[in-house]
Amino acid sequence: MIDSLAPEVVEPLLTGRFGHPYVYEERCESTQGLIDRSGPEGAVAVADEQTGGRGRLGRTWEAPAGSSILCSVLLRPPPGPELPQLSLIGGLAVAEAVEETLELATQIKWPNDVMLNRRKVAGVLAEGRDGVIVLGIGINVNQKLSELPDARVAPGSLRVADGVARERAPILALLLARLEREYDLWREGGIDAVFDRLGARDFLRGRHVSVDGFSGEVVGITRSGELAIDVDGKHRLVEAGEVTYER
Ligand code: BT5
Repeated sequence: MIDSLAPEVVEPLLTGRFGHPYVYEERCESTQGLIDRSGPEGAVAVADEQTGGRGRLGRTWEAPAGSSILCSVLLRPPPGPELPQLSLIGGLAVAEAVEETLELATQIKWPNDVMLNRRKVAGVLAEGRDGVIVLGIGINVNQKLSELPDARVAPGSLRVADGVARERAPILALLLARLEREYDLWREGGIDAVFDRLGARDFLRGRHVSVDGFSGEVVGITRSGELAIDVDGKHRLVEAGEVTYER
């Protein structure tokens, strides 16, 4: 299997405006820093290995060299409550790309995880400054179970789900096409424009969770991208936070 994310492999597979320019390094600290923030919308940075891969809230993202899709995409959205919503848009694009690749259903675990067979196969990190958003996406593609880190939310990979090792380039190209489509819809009509597909994949709906000091049953992701929780019959809205759920 030829499995490479080098420009000569990925660029011929790109179908839209996302992925141009395409910057690739075998190894870098984090693709979030590799991207040129003065570039055009849709610019992408990709690496095979990160020495300081980042999660949210100072956490780390760990992946053996060459196992994953590790990429950052530059977005220039209109001003507004873009950061949390763009995590969801990124999650939706990942969920669709993974689903089309494996023909297995995926879920989005608010605010930023993509789940496959109840395991986290991808994470999204939206970082913004001066109107520029860098959307970081990590997808576990070819890791075996023993190559995944210990984590509170059980990690998985596409390979763990169906036993197949895959070339990453076609998945990356599909991800960028889906991200472009969902992002454009979001720009036109906000979360409302993607709501049906998002709601249909809501992993937490109906689960008992604790988040942001509240405990209750999840009603679902709202049309503004918050998480609605039923706490003793009252709906509480959570804008951001760390969700703990019962299995
Ligand atoms: C995320 O954070 O899930 C966002 C991850 C974003 C990673 C991409 S890779 C390309 C780009 N460049 C970067 O430097 N980052 C982005 P969070 O929800 O905070 O989850 C982090 C937690 O997930 C860690 O504390 C671990 O417990 C766990 N974790 C770490 N690596 C993992 C992996 N490969 N698969 C599943 N879980 C992992």
